[in-house]
Amino acid sequence: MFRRLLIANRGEIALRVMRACKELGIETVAVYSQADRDQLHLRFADETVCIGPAPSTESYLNIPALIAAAEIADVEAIHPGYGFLSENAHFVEVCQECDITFVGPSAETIALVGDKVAARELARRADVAGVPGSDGPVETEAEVLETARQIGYPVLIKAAAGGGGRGMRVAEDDASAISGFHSARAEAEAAFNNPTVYIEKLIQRPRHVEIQILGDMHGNIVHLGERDCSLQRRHQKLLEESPCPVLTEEKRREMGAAAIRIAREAGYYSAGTVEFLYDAEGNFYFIEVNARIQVEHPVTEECAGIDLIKEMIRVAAGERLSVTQDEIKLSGHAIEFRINAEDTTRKFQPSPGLIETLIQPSGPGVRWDSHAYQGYRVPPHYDSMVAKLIVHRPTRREAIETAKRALDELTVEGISTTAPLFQRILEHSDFVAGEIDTGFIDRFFSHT
Ligand code: MV4
Repeated sequence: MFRRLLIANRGEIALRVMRACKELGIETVAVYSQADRDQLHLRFADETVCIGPAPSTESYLNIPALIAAAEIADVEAIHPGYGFLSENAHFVEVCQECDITFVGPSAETIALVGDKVAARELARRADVAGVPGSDGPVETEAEVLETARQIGYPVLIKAAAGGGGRGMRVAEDDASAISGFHSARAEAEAAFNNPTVYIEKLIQRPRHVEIQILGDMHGNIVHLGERDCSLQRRHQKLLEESPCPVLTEEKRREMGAAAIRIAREAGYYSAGTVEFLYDAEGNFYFIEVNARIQVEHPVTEECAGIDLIKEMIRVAAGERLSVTQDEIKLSGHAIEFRINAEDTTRKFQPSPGLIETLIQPSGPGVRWDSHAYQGYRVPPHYDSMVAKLIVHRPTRREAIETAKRALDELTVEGISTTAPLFQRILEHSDFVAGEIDTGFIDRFFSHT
């Protein structure tokens, strides 16, 4: 096992990784930007290193600064958390050249699944259905029209280097397909330095259902069930739950097996997620692989009773997975609420600033993953998430009641948060019935 590990992240995930390291007996090195001197996890680190000014391009994304910190602090491994450099194949290669173990998949796997056109081909080789669409990229107007007419409108034009909804265009007819093709290409070129786009049939009102996988370097791959992440706003997830309220045991097995085939085809090790769209008829379609630990991993940890961060670290050290598929027993229902410093009455405008009062929920069935404390100032430079409230109960109904109770206990003064919105969602009859899809939040706000 590693003696010493650097955490190349901030906020709650830096603290979460540090907690796993402590329990594994690994020394920790925390890095921070000049805006993050008061990060909670710095107080628990064996060593701390300032890596640059507030902008993340100069700190948490600054590869030379991170490698220098790793060399000076003499670490054996780097855990990237999520976001920042977590899916940067070049960073993984640099770590490798410096003899530092990157806690995550190989550079090859990250590069492969980061190309969504290549990932679609990978899924097909793994005998998993993607959304009906183009074979590979579409390069000309003629190809766009031919593909769109063949699969039938409406279609979605997506960037090969995109993911998470960036650079997508809906087209209802030939004219919007042509204009969408050009604007998607321009946006993809500007955002990712890669204009490649592809086309899929638009799945109307899908659920977003993703399968958690874990693999090791010895060819073992397991899945840990699904998360329903349908409640999103502008591709930002608000709430995630496991299990998906409508998935049958048979579908879960089918989707789990499909995710494992995709992971095997990608040479996947470490923790990862295979995303699917799930339509009203119960069909599922592969869309993307996320080659990182995700924000919403705790709902899976609660239902599976497995520490995903520890598994990632052990796997990176060359160890075998601690469990086989047969040993994984999912139980109960977990829901995660992202407590963001945002004003939901002002279009989710960021609300950074001083947390004057913080009383955090606890008690049976409640987990609180957060770096926030009373007197902490949420900086304006980064993601607005300040906490994740996770509840785990035997049934969904009980999880909802525990969540209401926990959100009632939560008291935050000084900044606005998304917590009051969740109280209203938990009262909504469609949510209570499990009738959610990716359009829920937009409909919710169009009625208020
Ligand atoms: C889709 C789709 C409908 N049809 N693809 C958005 C994020 C990215 N991961 C994929 N996304 C979508 N892809 C087809 N062919 C609808 C979405 C989508 C969405 C997906 C999951 C959760 C929320 C969403 C909100 C809007 C659109």
